Amino acid sequence: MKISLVLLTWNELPGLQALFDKIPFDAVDEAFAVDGGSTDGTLEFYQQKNFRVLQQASKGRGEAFRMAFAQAKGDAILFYSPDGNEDPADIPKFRPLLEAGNDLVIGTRMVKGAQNEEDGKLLPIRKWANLSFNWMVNTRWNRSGQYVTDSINGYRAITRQAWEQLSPDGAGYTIEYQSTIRALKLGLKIAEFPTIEGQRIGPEKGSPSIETGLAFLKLYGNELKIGNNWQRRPSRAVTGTGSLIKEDKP
Ligand SMILES: Nc1nc2c(ncn2[C@@H]2O[C@H](COP(=O)(O)OP(=O)(O)OP(=O)(O)O)[C@@H](O)[C@H]2O)c(=O)[nH]1
Ligand SMILES: [Mg+2]
Repeated sequence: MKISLVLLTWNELPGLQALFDKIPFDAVDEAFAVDGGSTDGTLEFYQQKNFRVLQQASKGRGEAFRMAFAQAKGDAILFYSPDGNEDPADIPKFRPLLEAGNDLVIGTRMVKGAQNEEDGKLLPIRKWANLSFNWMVNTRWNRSGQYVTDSINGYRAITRQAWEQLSPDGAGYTIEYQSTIRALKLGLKIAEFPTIEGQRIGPEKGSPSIETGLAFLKLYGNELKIGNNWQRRPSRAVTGTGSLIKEDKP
């Protein structure tokens, strides 16, 4: 199986400087970055490393995922965010799980042997919200008997075949939650392995918690409403086909 590794960045220079050389590129068959419009030297960093980067026409992780699939050559894409939260040493753990026939592989921060950024905090509010989002999807859509413990984590790999079935149109940070929901709806095979979430390296900017939580609730409501009928709905225009791509091949 050919795996494409896609780095997702938007102003992530400090993280990239700390992590790029730790990425085990030999564990994948292709690697490139999708950038959401960095202005902090991230693009120049890629250029210095002679690393291929695609620049998004419009911002958001959802658009980045769609652009990655429009451009990658692999049978699966492994998404990696070099911001300190994700351990690059986990990258080789995805291949055996994909090759075993799983459609979606997620690094989970919520099981024994794993760690969430907020573990040890007195009030781990984001973690509690995440656990609630997990409960909501598992009780409604999971019929596999294997609870999905980290339905929103971005450290994940998806096969191209699954992606085409899921056809996620979610914007921004909802893309992962929507992909997991639709994978459960279709009964696709999901595997998780424990991962240790590190602290963000660059300046704190992450997803605004309240805004993102509300976007998740709205998405959940919509997924309840549409059931399995998304394939018949007109899909949103996919960024990243043809001339929209500003590609920077050093
Ligand atoms: N390509 C692309 N990457 C993005 C975009 N927005 C965020 N990212 C990257 O996605 C990764 C995760 O985003 P964060 O902002 O760290 O979100 P988070 O992990 O929920 O928040 P923190 O807990 O504060 O780290 C980082 O590597 C970002 O640089 C975007 O619009 N396009
Ligand atoms: Mg982060």
